[in-house]
Amino acid sequence: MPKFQKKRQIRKAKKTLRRSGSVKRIRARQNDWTTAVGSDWDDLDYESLERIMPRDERDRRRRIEEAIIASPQAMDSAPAGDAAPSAVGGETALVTAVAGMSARIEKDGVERQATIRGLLTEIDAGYINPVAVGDQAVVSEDGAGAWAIESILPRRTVLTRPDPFLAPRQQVIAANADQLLIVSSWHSPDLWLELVDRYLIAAQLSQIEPLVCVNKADLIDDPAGYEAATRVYRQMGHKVLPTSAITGQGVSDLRDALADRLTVLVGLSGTGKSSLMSAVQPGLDIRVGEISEAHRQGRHTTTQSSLYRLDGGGYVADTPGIREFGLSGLTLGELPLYFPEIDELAADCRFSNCSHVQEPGCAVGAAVERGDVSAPRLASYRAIFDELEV
Ligand SMILES: Nc1nc2c(ncn2[C@@H]2O[C@H](COP(=O)(O)OP(=O)(O)OP(=O)(O)O)[C@@H](O)[C@H]2O)c(=O)[nH]1
Ligand SMILES: [Mg+2]
Ligand SMILES: [Zn+2]
Repeated sequence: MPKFQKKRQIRKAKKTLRRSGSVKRIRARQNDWTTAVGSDWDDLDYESLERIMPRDERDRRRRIEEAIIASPQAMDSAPAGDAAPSAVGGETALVTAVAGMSARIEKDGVERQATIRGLLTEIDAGYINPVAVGDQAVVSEDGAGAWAIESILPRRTVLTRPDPFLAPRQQVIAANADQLLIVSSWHSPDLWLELVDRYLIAAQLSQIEPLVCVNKADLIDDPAGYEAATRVYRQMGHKVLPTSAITGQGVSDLRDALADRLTVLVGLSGTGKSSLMSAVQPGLDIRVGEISEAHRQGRHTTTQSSLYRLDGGGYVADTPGIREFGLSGLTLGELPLYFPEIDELAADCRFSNCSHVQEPGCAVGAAVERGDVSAPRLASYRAIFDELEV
């Protein structure tokens, strides 16, 4: 039996076993959506259940979870003696920064410090940090100027990553983000499409609209090469904006795209995130946790994100270091959805279940050779496929 067929058989067998719940997943654990898996829980059954759960159902459960966290009844579990101050009730504020049990909130245009009530626990929230930037918080004031976050309102979107130390438990990077601004650069560093592809999937998984910025457009010496590299994204309906912090190209379009939205900023170190943000708004110097090309694995930082207010309305959130950023909801079966140009050709592959990794007669591999599918896209597909595969 050819080697690849044998490999596929083993893969199939592993999958079957996993479905039956008799094999504890090791690597795939990190790739689970599961957020509420406490180490002491009977997490195996829960995980295997969720793994085969349709995304709609997972989303529905997540919404219910979130609604439960946000419901006033969730406060019933507050320990006696820790009653919420009654001076002001039911007011909401935007959470702009979080550090431990204290947070910065913005209310009526004024920023204040607030403490996070102990009753907002990880168990309730299903995330390591029950309160995140972007949250709309129900706040109270004790009459002497001390503010507290009592609960959080249901979130429209949640952007997460596995906690650096407590994976597979998830950390919320930002709540209620509308947009993911993916900053890449044409040169120095070279356009790294696999990272763009990963961010695009993360955005789609979180139902956040992506905007791909190809910065350092002043260094584009091969316009046809730029067109070819970005065509597939435009075909998929994503917005791609060439920008230059040096010449100002695309900066006003970027400013417009940021107005009145909550945008999370991501991108490789050196691509020009800080330069672009200060071009959009002089004085805006936002930090983003480093992910350097030298260590493509990225570097986890424990730093939490902050929201930066834009003069033109809206906010930009920086991000802590990221590695498996947002891909924790992705399953192998869903991967082709994010590579439509590859999926479309799958029917022409010699093997009906071709993974386009190394099988002979693969129509996708042939399309890459003809130049009909971009080689970096297939490379991204394969890299993510390998990670998801157990
Ligand atoms: N040619 C050119 N250089 C740029 C452009 N934008 C930024 N740079 C340069 O690229 C380098 C990195 O820019 P930064 O804005 O610090 O990049 P960053 O993404 O904030 O990097 P980190 O903070 O390390 O994540 C600086 O030397 C900038 O001057 C651009 O549009 N064109
Ligand atoms: Mg920077
Ligand atoms: Zn194939």
